[in-house]
Amino acid sequence: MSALNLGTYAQNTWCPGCGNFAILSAFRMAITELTGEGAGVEKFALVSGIGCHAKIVDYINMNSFYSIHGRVVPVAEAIKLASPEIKVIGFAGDGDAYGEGIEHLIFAAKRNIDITMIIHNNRVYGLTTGQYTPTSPLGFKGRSTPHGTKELPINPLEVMLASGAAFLARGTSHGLPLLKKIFKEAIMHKGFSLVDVLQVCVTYYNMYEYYDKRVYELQGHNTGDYNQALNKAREWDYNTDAKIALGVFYKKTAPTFEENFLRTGERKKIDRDLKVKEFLKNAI
Ligand SMILES: Cc1ncc(C[n+]2csc(CCOP(=O)(O)OP(=O)(O)O)c2C)c(N)n1
Ligand code: SF4
Ligand SMILES: [Mg+2]
Repeated sequence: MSALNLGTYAQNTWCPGCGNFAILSAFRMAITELTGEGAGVEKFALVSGIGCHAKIVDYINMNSFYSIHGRVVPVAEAIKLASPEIKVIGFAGDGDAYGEGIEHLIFAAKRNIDITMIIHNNRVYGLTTGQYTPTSPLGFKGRSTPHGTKELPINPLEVMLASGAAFLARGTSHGLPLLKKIFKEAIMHKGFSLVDVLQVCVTYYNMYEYYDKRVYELQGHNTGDYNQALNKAREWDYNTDAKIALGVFYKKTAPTFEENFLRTGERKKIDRDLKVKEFLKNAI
């Protein structure tokens, strides 16, 4: 199976030049490579929210669930708990993940459930035509803020690090080989992983030039060092003209939620079986 075979017949309605195309291509390539040309593709499940980003599941020929705005994480968690052998990947927008769904994201990182979240961070509500989001810069002029926002953006990498995320990375929609590499690593990492993709929305917030001037790939960075990761995450605060690091910021190995959950479940089952045996012994 080639990356092309993961395509569907759904009509693509993204604007020409939208950064979502790069995410789609990088993801299809990552899955093709991870599955050894497509074998075992049924071992993956995709979940998306509502927004321009969410249409991605219509364009990938894999098992998927088109959920609702802000609720990608709970749906992904439910699939993982019901079928721990499945690799679950969630696609969410910045409005979806860092706005309405932020509490789910924080708790998923905290409990270290083994899902991968890919955030199409275009720093605007694309589908609803250009309102500001938690990552829009101070002064952002959009449909709901014609005179500019009056609040500072959040730094999602910092929030995720503080919440206990086991794997954290950043890519852009203008760097396909790096994005593919990061996706593969995030998907294969055991535990909660998040890739923040600076995805350009050409229609409502065209940042190609801004990003192209500032991005650089992390070199010699110790991904096991929390403080180094935090410093790198703080280097660019989504509002200034600082350089923007790309690559894997942080990764750690820790027991996952489903491992702990299943252990408890198994214990309950053993307890129940013992009780049944005892009941039968007494009954005879
Ligand atoms: C529960 C719920 N809240 C709000 C909406 C309205 N809504 C739909 S898409 C959207 C914003 C999408 O922005 P984002 O998540 O950044 O995705 P993008 O379109 O930029 O990819 C909103 C607020 C909705 N459909 N459902
Ligand atoms: S509105 Fe923006 S995010 Fe949505 S498809 Fe168009 S360019 Fe992409
Ligand atoms: Mg958005």
